[in-house]
Amino acid sequence: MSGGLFSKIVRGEIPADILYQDDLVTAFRDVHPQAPVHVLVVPNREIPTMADVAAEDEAVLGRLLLVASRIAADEGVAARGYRLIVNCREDGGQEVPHVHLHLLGGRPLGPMLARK
Ligand code: DGP
Repeated sequence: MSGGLFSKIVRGEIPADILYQDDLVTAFRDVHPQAPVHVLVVPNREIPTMADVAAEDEAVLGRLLLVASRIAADEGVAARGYRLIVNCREDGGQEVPHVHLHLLGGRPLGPMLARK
């Protein structure tokens, strides 16, 4: 059994505002929202980073995107648009070592990267 923070959320061991869960993925609101809509979609199985995915993860990776698209529609941000982000390891700014897709929307999000 995996002991990371998001695994505990997936299993309901620590509270989160869960919007969706199925056999492969779980979606919940980010605790520190960076936009009016900020949802995380995670694999139920604890894959540490995008650098660790393998061919056997193809179905779950597809499900992450499909669920993010559905939640964007449910949250009312699909028409104006939104951003999906997956941070990977140190240079990517990843803080939680469990793959997660950020769904951000509800305001103009500006340039993709902060200018140096
Ligand atoms: P990243 O930097 O890509 O690893 O993003 C981690 C995100 O996880 C960050 O936006 C804040 C969010 N987060 C961290 N701890 C918790 C938590 O306990 N609950 C929820 N809902 N979100 C969390």
